[in-house]
Amino acid sequence: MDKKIVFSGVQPSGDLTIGNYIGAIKEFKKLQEEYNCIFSVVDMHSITVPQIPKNLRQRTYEILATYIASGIDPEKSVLFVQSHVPAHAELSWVLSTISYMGQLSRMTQYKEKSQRSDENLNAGLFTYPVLMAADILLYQTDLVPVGEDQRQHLELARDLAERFNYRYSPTFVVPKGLIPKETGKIYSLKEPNKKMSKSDEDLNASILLKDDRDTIIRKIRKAVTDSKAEFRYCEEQKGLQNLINIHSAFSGESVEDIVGHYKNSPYSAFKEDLGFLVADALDPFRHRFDDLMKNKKELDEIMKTGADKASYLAHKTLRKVYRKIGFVQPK
Ligand code: ATP
Ligand code: LTN
Repeated sequence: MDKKIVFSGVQPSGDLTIGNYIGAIKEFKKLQEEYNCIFSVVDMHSITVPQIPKNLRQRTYEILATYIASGIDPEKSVLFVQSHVPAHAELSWVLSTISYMGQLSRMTQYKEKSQRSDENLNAGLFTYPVLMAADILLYQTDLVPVGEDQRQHLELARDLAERFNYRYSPTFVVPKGLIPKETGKIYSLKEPNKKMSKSDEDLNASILLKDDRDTIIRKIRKAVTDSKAEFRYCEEQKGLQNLINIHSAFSGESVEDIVGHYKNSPYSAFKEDLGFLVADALDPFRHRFDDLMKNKKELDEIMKTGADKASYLAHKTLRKVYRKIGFVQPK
């Protein structure tokens, strides 16, 4: 088969926002029509920040249900839970031995998260991008659909693939990122200079995929804009720009068309329409999600089938790696 391979992952570390949806998951659905897609619930990544075991278990199911409710078909794409395939941890160890401390310490996400943490820093937060590189390289991935915030991590995965290939011999495909242009970064509704994040403490800053209609409409009504009262798409009006991007992502209309349509309207009218647009768009998602969450047995089956397929592919790469570095193969 010469279809390209796509890999991506989402952490079960909180309730997903429309940022995760627009920046990543919505794209996954389109990609499965054209490529061999593999999507993981990356639970091993999520424990780099403390998790309550019961919540982690529940969220792992929720991310899987989110994938399916967003239209990812488990018959077409491989859907699995990262910790079910031990090859991720194994390749991560190998890659950590060719990773440079300097490069890892320059990772923006590490710098941000380590500044925020007032406790002792854990080593997993530092080596996290190496595990992400292992996720990607194990499947000989060509394309990695992610949001803008993952660009630097992806660059590391490319560097490690090239370094290993150069040191030993061609082993890994060097992956490319697929980062949506305008919607690669959706910003907080309250502080439009900050990324919309599922770990934000301000509940009004993000729209969760789980939010009901009224909550969505209310949050958008209250989103921060500006006092210019001029409907324009520009960097100086970040709040409005972000809302226009969200509109475009859900309606499929171009930014120019949206600006053309609302240029003589007050922001409030635009926000009202946007609230209904997002609520309508997420309605079918929420219904499917609720149904899926009622049947955990089915989700268990899906993750089992996915893990079997993923293990097979991952092992092929891992065996090759072990052979090249000089590990004796078990006879
Ligand atoms: P946190 O916000 O808690 O730091 P996260 O949402 O960045 O976590 P993941 O769940 O792993 O972490 O993200 C899943 C995908 O969603 C990634 O591809 C990420 O780039 C994308 N993503 C996350 N936030 C946004 C955002 N605000 N805009 C666009 N894409 C995003
Ligand atoms: N680091 C990513 C999640 C992630 C991922 C991956 C994305 C882990 N492994 C492999 C793409 C490919 C994040 O925090 N958003």
